[in-house]
Amino acid sequence: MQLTKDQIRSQDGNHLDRHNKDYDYLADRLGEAGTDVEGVTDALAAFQVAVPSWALGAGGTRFGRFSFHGEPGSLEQKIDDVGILHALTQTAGAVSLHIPWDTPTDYAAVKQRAENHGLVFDAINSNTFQDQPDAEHSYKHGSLSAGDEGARRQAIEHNLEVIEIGSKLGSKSLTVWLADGTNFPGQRNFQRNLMQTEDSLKQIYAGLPADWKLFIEYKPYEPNFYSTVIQDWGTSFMLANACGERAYTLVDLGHHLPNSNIEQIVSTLMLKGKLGGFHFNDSKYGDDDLTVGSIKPYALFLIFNELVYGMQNNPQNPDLAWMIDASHNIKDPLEDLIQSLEAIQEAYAKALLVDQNRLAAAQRDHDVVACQEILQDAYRTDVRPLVQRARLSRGGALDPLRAYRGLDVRNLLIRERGKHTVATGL
Ligand code: PSV
Ligand code: MN
Repeated sequence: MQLTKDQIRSQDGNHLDRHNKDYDYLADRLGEAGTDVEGVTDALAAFQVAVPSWALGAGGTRFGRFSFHGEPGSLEQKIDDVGILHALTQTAGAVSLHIPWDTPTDYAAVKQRAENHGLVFDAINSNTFQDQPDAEHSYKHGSLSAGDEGARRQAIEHNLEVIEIGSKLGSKSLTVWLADGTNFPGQRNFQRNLMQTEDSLKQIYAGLPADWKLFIEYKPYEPNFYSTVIQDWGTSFMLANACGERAYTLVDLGHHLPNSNIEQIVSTLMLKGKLGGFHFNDSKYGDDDLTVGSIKPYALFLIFNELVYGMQNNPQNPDLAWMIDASHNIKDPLEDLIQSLEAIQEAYAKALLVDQNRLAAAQRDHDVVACQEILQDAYRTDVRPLVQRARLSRGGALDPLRAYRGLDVRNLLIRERGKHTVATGL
């Protein structure tokens, strides 16, 4: 299924008038204050976030899963779903695959399908946190950190195979998230685990094509609850340095202990040129994988403020691979993703409004009150007309959620796919 530009335009209706008035008012106000409004909308229009192939079906917990009808039952249909998101929002121009959940069978057809939707394949993800039915070795006691050489070799080879799959699709980076760790004190030796992991990652790194990057994700707990081998950004950073220049840390918003200062982590990594990828979600308690911006929008803004600062001041840091990494337990996954994409754009827009020169001057003067005012002035601005204008400039919907509902997309998908399809993933 593919939405046409005409279908999308038909949903703007008479709301365009309101938008134009709102935009003119805001552009006038911001322009007077010295903001390059066109520069901001151009940056917003260029900003693209990858949608993971496992986020298009209903999520669940270990207590259950409530299916959502019309879910994509194949990789091709998942790509169609991302195509729908991109057509509406014009900000979801990439897909991130998880292998083996979404191993293509017909590469040429999958590539063509993505191209038809204007999508590219971003970072590809390996999976050594689940045993596959045909696997010779189990990951129950570790994968890249495993003491059992057979399991470790299998995990390394899986990652090398994922690189090969990604190469055929045009991906340029591999994300490794390692579930390895322990549930009980004394269960395994910390130092041996870390050394084995470093050795495994170096072997994977050695298999990277010259134009590829390796992203190392960290997480303090889950599925292991006493320790994880790559528990924090420091461990990831250390491993990335040990691997080499094209290995980077990946920050997932949900992978921090409560109250961690994520904006400072981002800032430090960008200064060192080692922030490679970023996973968006939101949480109240842990790795809740809730809709981006639904719980702590101000924290998201502060993080974006450091990301923008880094993008403007740290040429030593590469362009980032952005991805949504959330779960949709009770919402229509596509509606939830539209909400996440909107929240990302809003936080980015607000961060772009921060007057960095005034902030630097206030910092020099130790004017703490002014520093806070400058940040909060940007945060309190209703930037939605800017986000809308950026979207419209690329042919997206004025209001993607309204258009999605107005076009009755979910019911069209149910009619096409049936009620009981189930998307692969967690
Ligand atoms: C793990 O919690 C994670 O954040 C990793 O990025 C995985 O690839 C993804 O979620 C899906 O399980
Ligand atoms: Mn993640």
